[in-house]
Amino acid sequence: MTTRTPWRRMALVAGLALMATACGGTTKSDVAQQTSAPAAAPASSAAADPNAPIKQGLRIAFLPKQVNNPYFTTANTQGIAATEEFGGEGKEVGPSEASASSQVSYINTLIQQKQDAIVISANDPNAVVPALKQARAAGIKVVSYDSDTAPEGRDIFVNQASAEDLGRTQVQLLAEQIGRKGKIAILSATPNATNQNTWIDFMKDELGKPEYKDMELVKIAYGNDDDQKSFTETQGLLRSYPDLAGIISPTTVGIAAAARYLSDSPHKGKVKLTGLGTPNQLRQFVKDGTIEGFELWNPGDLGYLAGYAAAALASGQITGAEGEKFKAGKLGEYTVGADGEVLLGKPTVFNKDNIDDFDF
Ligand code: RAM
Repeated sequence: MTTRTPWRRMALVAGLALMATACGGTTKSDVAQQTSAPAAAPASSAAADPNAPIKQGLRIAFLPKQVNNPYFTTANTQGIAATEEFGGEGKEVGPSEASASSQVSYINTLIQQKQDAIVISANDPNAVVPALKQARAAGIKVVSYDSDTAPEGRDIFVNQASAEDLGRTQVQLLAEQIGRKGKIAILSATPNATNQNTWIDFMKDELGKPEYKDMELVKIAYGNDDDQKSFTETQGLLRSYPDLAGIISPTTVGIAAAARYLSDSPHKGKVKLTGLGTPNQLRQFVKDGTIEGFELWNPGDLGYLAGYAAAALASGQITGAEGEKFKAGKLGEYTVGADGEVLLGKPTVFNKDNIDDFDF
């Protein structure tokens, strides 16, 4: 990458803007890292009993970044299906916007309802922590999934895939598509999102390698996981950088909006687009030549695994300590890793050859 200095300048400007607008949210500099978090707070003094049966009638609430996002609808539908399998009661609640503190009032309500577990994808690693600490003090188990909280906010984190792999492979996919040359931009979700910020850090690290010396990251734009804003941000990127070679959008909302913009513009097929998307939202854009390839894990499996993890915690099978094992229905056995992290598995790369094999 040839532009270390412009990137630093950009980071500074973005940081200042964030400080002005974060409204209680977490600025980039203190965002918890999705893979390098310090050890989780001790989950419980009770010892884990791997043979304890799953308690009947567990009430588990899924709290996504936002409710009107097909990615979370798929994840939470499967999470709720998991609760039905083990005789529990699942539900989805959450804000319509993915802003930093939008989840706090939902957590407070779930505490009042005495839910057994909360499964949360954090819009901000820290803004939700005081409320989640109260939930934990009230005996409610907390599982973060998709986007982690600071470690003291949760018992375990169900991670969709290695954050490092996701960050690096998105750069690799785009590099291949643009012949390792040209200006590139990132269209992210919200500026506070733990998951996107962690992936972006790995993207920057990957771009620092000599093989990407002819690629220049010119801008990180934020579509806030809002379809219209993501669309407008894409338009803005192309206006500011008419010679842009490619865009990485590590958000299902962002990549779908960017694809819609590009597919209807003279840039279609010329400005390359990759990132993280759902096959159902992007199928038409792969078929019409707007997108060559992108990746994602199975969001349904992520929700299902998080549901079983919540049940394992609430039943005393695990406490969140490294090395503990639990069974996740049809997905089989999982082990809690370092820092209370459970890893779903490897993502899939989708292109015209395999996209019709997937329905989510
Ligand atoms: C959006 C959300 C979610 C992220 C996916 C890839 O739906 O930002 O957190 O994991 O994209």
